[in-house]
Amino acid sequence: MVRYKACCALKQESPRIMAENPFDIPLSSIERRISDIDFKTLIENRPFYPSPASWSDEVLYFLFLDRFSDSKEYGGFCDADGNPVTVQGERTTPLFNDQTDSSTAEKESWFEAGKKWCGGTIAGMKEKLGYLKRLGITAIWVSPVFKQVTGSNDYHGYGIQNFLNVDPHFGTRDELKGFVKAAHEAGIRVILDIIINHAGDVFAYEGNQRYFYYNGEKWPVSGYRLSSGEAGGIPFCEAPASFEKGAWPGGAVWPEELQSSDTWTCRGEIRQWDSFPEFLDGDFCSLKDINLLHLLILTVSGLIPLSIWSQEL
Ligand SMILES: [Ca+2]
Repeated sequence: MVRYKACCALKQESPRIMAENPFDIPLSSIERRISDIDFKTLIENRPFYPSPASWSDEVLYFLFLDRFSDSKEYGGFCDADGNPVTVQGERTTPLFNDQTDSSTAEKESWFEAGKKWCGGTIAGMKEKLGYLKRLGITAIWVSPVFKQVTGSNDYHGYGIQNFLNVDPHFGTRDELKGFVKAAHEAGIRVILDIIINHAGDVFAYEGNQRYFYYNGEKWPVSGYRLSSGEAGGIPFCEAPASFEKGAWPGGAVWPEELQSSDTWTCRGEIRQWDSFPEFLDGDFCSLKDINLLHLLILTVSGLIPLSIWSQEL
């Protein structure tokens, strides 16, 4: 197994790009509503990589995107064709050496760095496809790639704010498509981790306080969060154009179909993880629980297609 020193994790975190447009692609090309997606055009006249006869035959590799590769490693790995990758450009992450590095690593800074983004990217994952292929895997399960709550430390990817865009920490939509294409060419299937149990911490309960599950009580909400993280600035309902300031693209939740207050269970954080229906309806810590019945109604009514991303990829 190849291991790298997580040098990027030890550096001070680079400042988040909070310009007017924090994305790498024009905002006009990101759909605000699922109904804006032209599925017919997306699926017409194109080949699809077939699913296996049985997924139990696949050798699955779960890959935690933020922690896998920042595409800046040098030494010790080969490209897809098996040729050693030489140092080119700004490669700053050296190979991990068990003999020396394991005894010199500074525990506190490593521990603290682990609570934040460490810098793994789609580009890094794509670059290591040769390594993964030579491991013998046939399918990669990628941790969620979608846009996380603005300014959050949700490096794990499970705190989604926009289900239709890729988080800029990880890369772009085009890079994701390019990765899937390259993986298929290498004979590797890709499974995207898409969470519908909850979204990120996209709204605040009244007083911006933590609320906890209690007897199934539904708690009052002050509103969706602004991109600054401030609570209550955006009404808790599907956003008409007048509410766009502060909501698009970094505030509230997107696509717009999810902005109805009916999307959420609003029961507060789970305390008893073995207690039904608390574990079903409560928030996963600060991550806000989605009412799956509402999601099912949207799906059955055709407002949310079941396979948004698989169609595009
Ligand atoms: Ca739930």
